[in-house]
Amino acid sequence: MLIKHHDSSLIKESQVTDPALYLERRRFLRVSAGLITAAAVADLLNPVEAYAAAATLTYRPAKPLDPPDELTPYKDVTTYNNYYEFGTDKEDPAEYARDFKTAPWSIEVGGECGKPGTYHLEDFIKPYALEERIYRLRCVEAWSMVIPWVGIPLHRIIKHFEPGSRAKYVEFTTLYDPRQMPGQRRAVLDWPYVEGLRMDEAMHPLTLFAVGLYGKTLPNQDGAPIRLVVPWKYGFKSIKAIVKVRFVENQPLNTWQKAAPDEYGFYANVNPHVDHPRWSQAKERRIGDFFKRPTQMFNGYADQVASLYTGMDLHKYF
Ligand SMILES: Nc1nc2c(c(=O)[nH]1)N[C@H]1C(S)=C(S)[C@@H](COP(=O)(O)O)O[C@H]1N2
Ligand SMILES: [Mo]
Repeated sequence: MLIKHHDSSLIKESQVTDPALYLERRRFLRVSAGLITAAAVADLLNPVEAYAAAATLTYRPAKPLDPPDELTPYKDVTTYNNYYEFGTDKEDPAEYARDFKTAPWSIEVGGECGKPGTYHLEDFIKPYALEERIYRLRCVEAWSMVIPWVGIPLHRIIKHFEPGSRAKYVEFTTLYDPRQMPGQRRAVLDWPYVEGLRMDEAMHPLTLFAVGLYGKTLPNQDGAPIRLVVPWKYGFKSIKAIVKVRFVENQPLNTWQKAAPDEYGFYANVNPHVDHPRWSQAKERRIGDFFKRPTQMFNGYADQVASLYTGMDLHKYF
């Protein structure tokens, strides 16, 4: 079995932008986060038909990022993806998820909670107002992006389902449908993709169920119709195309931990001091940049999340 995932050497030459284009792009990107106007978005996105085709969402805009940061262009967010259900190359998901059917969609909620059941996506998200959250996404492969998500804080959804005292963790599962997901026809991973969070991580105000980005519905390659976003953890925790949410007593065995337990753990907190066995995690390459930048503890969200891990040996619980 060939696991080529998470090899930081996979960055392609085409990612190193021609200097002229690079400067051009920089100019566009100096848009303050809170001011994502239609015109600014059009500039950032550049002619991507997919964007025009996506449905516009109504949401509360994010505050400008502090410190300021540049958004990763829509084009990069939607053509440089990890989504093994649609192939292992970065450009595969954009191509092979094009016709993926995201409606109708239902989500099964189960385990230790007061309101188990199978819910239509519309009903699942209806009770909540959408909000924009601009987060850094740091992949375990040592690249990163800044993405303006639109979604619902997960704690609101969790409260609604009334988890019981035995619910110590939440487990999430991606759709299993090899007819539509060509990557699932090969045993690259143990399908379906599974992820999990400790209950306090799931209830943390930063944790999001995203249904959109750049103000529109999620592109298929980014996890439509609904995906998790946990900005202080490596990207593989942010599971896409969720069909199942279970409240459980025991720590779930997440897919990447199952595939390579020496390389990927359950917690997967971004940590520049704990290297991957095959590469350093001290630095990362922001997509669109040429030079690497230092990786920040908890991906820069330490003041908000470090207290979740007080007393834990982060080398052991990687
Ligand atoms: N179901 C599923 N979810 C997934 C993945 C995957 O292969 N399958 N890849 C993960 C990884 S490794 C990363 S870095 C992010 C990438 O999200 P993006 O493609 O929207 O940037 O999705 C995560 N969620
Ligand atoms: Mo990743």
